[in-house]
Amino acid sequence: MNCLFCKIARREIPSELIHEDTEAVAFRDIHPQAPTHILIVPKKHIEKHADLSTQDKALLGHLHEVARTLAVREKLSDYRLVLNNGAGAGQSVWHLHLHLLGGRNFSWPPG
Ligand code: DGP
Repeated sequence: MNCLFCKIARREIPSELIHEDTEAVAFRDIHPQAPTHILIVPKKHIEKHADLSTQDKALLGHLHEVARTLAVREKLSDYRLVLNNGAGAGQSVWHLHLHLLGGRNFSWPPG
């Protein structure tokens, strides 16, 4: 499949994976928006959050578990998780991913 994050997950595009298991990979964002900015990506190709089905419940929980584990590893007590669904919400890569951001304060509401 001609998908950037599928290719990174399959190691066809070199990228430093900071986490890998049977269901997901994680790597640092190429354009970091915070001192820690990690992308948590399922190996299964799902275009966007709106395409999730009840069959993906465990996978979604797993992505959050990976995010929590990485937040501990990065020594983040405060962090923000972001999942952009659709171009209007800021999605630019069409493979579902969770952003783990930390290391600075964040404002609310988000831009
Ligand atoms: P989003 O806008 O929510 O779809 O987030 C996509 C993110 O992916 C964006 O913050 C930049 C990042 N990104 C795009 N291409 C690459 C890449 O080739 N390598 C890495 N590490 N990150 C990428």
